[in-house]
Amino acid sequence: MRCLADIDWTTWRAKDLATLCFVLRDDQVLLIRKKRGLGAGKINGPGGRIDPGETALDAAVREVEEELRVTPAQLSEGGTLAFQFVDGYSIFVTVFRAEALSGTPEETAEAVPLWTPLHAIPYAEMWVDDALWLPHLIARRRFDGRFVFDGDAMLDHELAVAR
Ligand code: 8OG
Repeated sequence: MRCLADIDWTTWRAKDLATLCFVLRDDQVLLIRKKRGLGAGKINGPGGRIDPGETALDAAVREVEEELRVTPAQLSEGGTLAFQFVDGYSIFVTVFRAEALSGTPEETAEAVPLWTPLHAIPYAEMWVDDALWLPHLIARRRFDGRFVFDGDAMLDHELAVAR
């Protein structure tokens, strides 16, 4: 399996369900340098896997609390991302934006907080697909993407963006 057409998307189910949450405030976005887990070393939004019995929204709030010791508020769903890796792993990510935050982000064992100007997002240090959809999240356009990855390399993708 190397491309989207090799996958039957009508029956595809991800092995893991996860979230990302991008807090936007004053023309800045709250990113993290991820210290462990999938994508360790990369810059990303806070997020992680959804626990059994949790909604995606609950998990998004919990992950920001665990990774940065702050509570995001006014969350809305920005889009979804379906990732199939050639080694068989798969993950489905619901991406949220948050308009507010209480507390001051702190470094934890999982993440270093990085308030980043919207014009200086470090895409070269992020997952390669992020440059395709994060601009739509920031511009409040709904997106739904599918991706095939081999490790860090994106082999194929499609992205539907609402107008
Ligand atoms: O539990 P853990 O932190 O390892 O979960 C993986 C996190 O990484 C989860 O928040 C989803 C996120 N993630 C991927 N792939 C990609 C990607 O291509 N781009 C971004 N921005 N995040 C990703 O699993």
